Amino acid sequence: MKTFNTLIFKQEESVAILSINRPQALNALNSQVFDELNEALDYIEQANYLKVLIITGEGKAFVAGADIAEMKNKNTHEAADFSERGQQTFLRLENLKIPVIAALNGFALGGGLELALAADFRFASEKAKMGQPEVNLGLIPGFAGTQRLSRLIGLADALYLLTTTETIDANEALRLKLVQKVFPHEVLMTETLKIAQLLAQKAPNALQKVKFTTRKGYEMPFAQAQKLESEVFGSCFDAEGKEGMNAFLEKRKPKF
Ligand code: CO8
Repeated sequence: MKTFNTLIFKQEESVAILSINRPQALNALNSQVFDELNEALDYIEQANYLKVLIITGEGKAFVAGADIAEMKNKNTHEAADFSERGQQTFLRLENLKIPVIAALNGFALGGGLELALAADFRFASEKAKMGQPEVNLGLIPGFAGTQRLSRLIGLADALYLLTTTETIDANEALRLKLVQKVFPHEVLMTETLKIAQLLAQKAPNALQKVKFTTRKGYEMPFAQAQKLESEVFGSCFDAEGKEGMNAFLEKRKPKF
């Protein structure tokens, strides 16, 4: 099991749980967090037995943004480099073959919300608070938040949040479809884990293929995306697909 300074990495059977661990700074993202996130992703990418990743934060925050104290002395080039490094890290997270769930246990602000946007879906505690406050600091989101937020919730709602910098609660986030579920704070992790464990029991190759095809096709013209779907559908007719279909017809549980 890997150990880190700014992350806690745990495993519950085939579910990995990565928790950002700088509670004294509300888990603000500094260079060390990015270095360690990349190391954790190296590990997860190679650990074939891991079926789902949950990302969360220690203490009262998910992540309260990029670390302003570290960031403030950067010049324009260094800031652009930091932005690119963050974007590449979050893209790696988004492109993980396994489903990624962000469990929002508290503040998810600025770069913290951008991190959550790179997950496949988000579950929020009733105590979660979300927003993109960057323009209050004379900044804009730099970890692809301007792009992911509008693609996820639509242009007008994204622009509303980005320009007003309004901090929204979990129910408003649910209304905007920014989060998929809201749980009482005390049960956020147990409920998230239950869903992760359900996912972990699905046919493993099909689970990865459905994520890949949906995400890849989303960026393509429809005709091309349909073609991709047919090709991937065809590839499912291997041992795993045969086992799934045979098990249904034989009225038994599949052995994946
Ligand atoms: N960076 C650094 N330190 C932070 C951050 C942060 N983003 N957020 C909180 N902290 C620190 C505080 O400074 C404080 O430290 P200390 O105890 O040493 O004074 C500690 O965490 C606790 O915070 P508070 O005392 O402020 O806690 P409150 O409960 O009173 O308030 C808030 C919680 C409302 C979340 C408040 O901390 C806050 O407003 N934080 C900043 C939120 C913010 O503006 N986030 C956006 C940052 S910018 C960003 O994310 C840009 C991303 C793109 C970067 C692109 C690359 C260049």
